[in-house]
Amino acid sequence: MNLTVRKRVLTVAGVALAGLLAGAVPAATAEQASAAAPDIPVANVKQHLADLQSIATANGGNRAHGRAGYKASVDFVKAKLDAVGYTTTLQQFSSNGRTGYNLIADWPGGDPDQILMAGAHLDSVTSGPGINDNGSGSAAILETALAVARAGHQPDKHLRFGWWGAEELGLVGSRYYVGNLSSAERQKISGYLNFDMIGSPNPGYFVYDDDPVIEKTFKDYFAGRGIPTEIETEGDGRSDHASFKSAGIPVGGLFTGASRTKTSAQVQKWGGTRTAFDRCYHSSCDTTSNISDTALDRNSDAIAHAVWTLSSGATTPPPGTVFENTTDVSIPDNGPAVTSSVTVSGIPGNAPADLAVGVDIIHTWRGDLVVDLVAPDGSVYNLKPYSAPDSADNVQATYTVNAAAETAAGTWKLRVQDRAAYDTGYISSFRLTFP
Ligand code: DTR
Ligand code: CA
Ligand code: ZN
Ligand code: ZN
Repeated sequence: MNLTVRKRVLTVAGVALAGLLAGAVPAATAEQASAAAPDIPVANVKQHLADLQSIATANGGNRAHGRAGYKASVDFVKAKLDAVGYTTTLQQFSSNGRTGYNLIADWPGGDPDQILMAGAHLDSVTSGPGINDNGSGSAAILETALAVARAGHQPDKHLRFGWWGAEELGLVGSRYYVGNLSSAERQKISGYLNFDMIGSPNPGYFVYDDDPVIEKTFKDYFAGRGIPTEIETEGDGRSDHASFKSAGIPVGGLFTGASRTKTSAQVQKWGGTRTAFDRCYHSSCDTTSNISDTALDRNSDAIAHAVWTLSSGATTPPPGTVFENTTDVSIPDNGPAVTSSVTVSGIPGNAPADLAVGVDIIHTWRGDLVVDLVAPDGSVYNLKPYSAPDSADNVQATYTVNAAAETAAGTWKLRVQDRAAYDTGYISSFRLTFP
């Protein structure tokens, strides 16, 4: 995988990360930003968990969607945030005939076109209080939000926090939230960080392997503290980041494990026992005693680090934003078409009438090749037709395409097909430049 950093935009094999790294001022280094990120007092996080436990105990033993315990949980979190200056919104939805609520909290300030979000589902299953699943994620981002207020922190990006309803029913609340964002509102979200079970009693330290910049932010944080991590391989579709990822928003997150058994290699790495990461997953014993204070503390501090780091130094991408994929793609001789792709984000609205499409194909007898640009919605713009007599080598050109009818954000593809036998080659790079 080839990394190409151009004009402060990092593109990684088709994943363009404008908005996370680009900016009018150089992004603060992780070290600088982490120096600014405060330590999150784990005692404060545990107090939030104790409060959520009390809420469950007072409401039938759970905090499940549509039950009194859930609404009491939302009101509890909302009151804490209102008290320190957040702009909070309760988003109502219906699922299984019961009313659900998402709580959205905006910290005033920052670039409204570059929003960093952190989220966690606040609902439990009906069988218990859901302290690890997912009081832990909810309490950690609550304390991070309170730390932002305590510090009077004013990051370059706009900070938004979300507590989701009805995750246990199938990611219902977060899907409702993302589904009700306009395209323009979606494009403003430069990253979504998800925290679902981050205090498991027999913890592993898993990092989501979705957006490379977010993943690296977390992995470097833990590595800097001598804590080994593993990639969360089963996370796709398993929690609230799924809806954001489906909308093309860069996502990441942390996880300490659920009902899977910790392997002996993982016991070697992290300590603990060769039992479930959380033996009380979705059970009545998921109480305040079902928490590893060490894991809760470490992950809460990692969350603060990521929020401070990923919200600093980024504003709307500068003019001439480049999205590039430099991974070589072999072109089958006289065979099926192949593609190289880039994912554009952070560019609101439609593409320009003069979209510059940089093509670098190494191939003998280039006349064999048909070269197309495919827009995110599947529209095809032919860049080069098949031309048998053209025996020159290589297609190395910048085409200007009127793509004004296309939404800029999304995955664009360079599609190449070799339509004659014998000569061969490969796509060397594909580049889109937005003026
Ligand atoms: N579905 C989540 C628990 C869960 C299971 N695997 C993962 C991976 C990544 C995040 C969360 C999870 C729940 O029960 O809420
Ligand atoms: Ca801490
Ligand atoms: Zn769950
Ligand atoms: Zn969960």
